[in-house]
Amino acid sequence: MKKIVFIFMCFMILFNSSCKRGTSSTEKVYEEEQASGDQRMEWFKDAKFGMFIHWGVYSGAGGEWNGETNHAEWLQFTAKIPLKEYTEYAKTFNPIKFNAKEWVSIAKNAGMKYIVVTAKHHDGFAMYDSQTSSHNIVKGSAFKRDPLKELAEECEKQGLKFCTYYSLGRDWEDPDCPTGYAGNIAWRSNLIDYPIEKNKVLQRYLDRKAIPQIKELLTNYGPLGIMWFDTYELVSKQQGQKIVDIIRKLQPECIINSRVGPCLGDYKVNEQEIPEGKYMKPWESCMTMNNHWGYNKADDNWKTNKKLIRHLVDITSKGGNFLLNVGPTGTGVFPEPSLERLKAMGSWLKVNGEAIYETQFSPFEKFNWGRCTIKKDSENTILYFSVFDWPKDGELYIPELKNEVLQSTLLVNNQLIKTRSSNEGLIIKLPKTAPDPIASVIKIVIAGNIELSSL
Ligand code: H79
Repeated sequence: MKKIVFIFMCFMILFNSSCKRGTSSTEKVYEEEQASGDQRMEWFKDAKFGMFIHWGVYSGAGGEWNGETNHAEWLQFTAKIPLKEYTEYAKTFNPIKFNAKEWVSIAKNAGMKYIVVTAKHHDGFAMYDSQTSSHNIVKGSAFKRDPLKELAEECEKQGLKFCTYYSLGRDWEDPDCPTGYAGNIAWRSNLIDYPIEKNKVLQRYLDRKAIPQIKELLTNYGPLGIMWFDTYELVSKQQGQKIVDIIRKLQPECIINSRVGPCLGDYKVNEQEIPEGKYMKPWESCMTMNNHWGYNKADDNWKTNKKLIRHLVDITSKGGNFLLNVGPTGTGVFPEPSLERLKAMGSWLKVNGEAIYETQFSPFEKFNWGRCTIKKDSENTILYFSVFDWPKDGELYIPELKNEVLQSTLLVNNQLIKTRSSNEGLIIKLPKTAPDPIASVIKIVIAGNIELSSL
């Protein structure tokens, strides 16, 4: 009997988690949505690399509260700070070194094409001039400026897409925001100030705060590249769809990530992980540079340049985008280790960006020595092989590739390199040492579409 119940539950979970599309009567609407969706996603698919910015009242503490040093953007929750005290603390937030022009140009020089900034994180504190709730940076902090306005204007000037993060299903300022997961009622709720979970009505929070704030973001900051939602928690598909409809009406070009509600949104987000294989539809991996999203002064577990650059190559070779996080300080500057890494990524992209931007995933599975992206035009295909581990015998082997090679070069210096076709595939003859120990790109132009002997 237990077995049957277990199988039934597995079936229910599978059934519920699969995202079904509409019935035939709604098919036409779906097709139209699909077509406009394809167009909406164009810039995103070409962009590949974006900057995530986690910045708020919590940044001022640098992760430290009452002697504990492992807090970050969850400060209010993890340090168990009552709302009144957090609101008082917010008044001391005064990032006098904040400079939108500098932030945007750092992202631009790193080779990033969009920025996603926390407009409101789980603490419910709006980092912009909200008329909906006075729990915001203009009315509730010493700073009194609207950094989102300044960032939006700078992005416009410098040609980056401006995007906003909004924590949808969690809000520790609002009395009506319940949370839950797998039967775990109130698992991320503010039970210090609002202990009676059953009195909370999600729809009231959505109507009074979340939806009006989302509308503010969509009307006051120019065109938004992405509305990047997080943690929809108890938001139902219908409630999420209503938000999607509002966004489509106000800004039809605005992309919506998958965290607006169950089975909704334009693209899938992976948090702190890179999927094993390629994925046909647009997707994104968001990741921290150390162990925290928000600024944590004690965290020095920084990923190396090598790791970050290879992550970008890996993600791109699977058809995704890399959204890399920065946690600015309470005074409004980027931590030095972040700057160093962004610089290194920018330098690599200056030389090798052709292998990243506007590319697609390749039909090859990942090689143990590197990754491949491709670009097509009407006659030829360009293959970009990013080599992580330079072969000791000076030869790279691409199994099964049958096409005629028109040209092959090293991207770093346009040096011509030799190739040899055999029945088993293509052999690329390389110089003795790797031009770049992190990733050296070989560009190979072949005639026509890729032909593999197994296809
Ligand atoms: O905004 C970032 C996170 O704050 C947010 N999503 C990204 C983009 C996020 N919300 N929930 N989660 C991520 C997943 C849960 C993380 C946890 Fe923890 C890790 C909960 C407990 C351990 C770190 C420590 C955060 C709270 C305590």
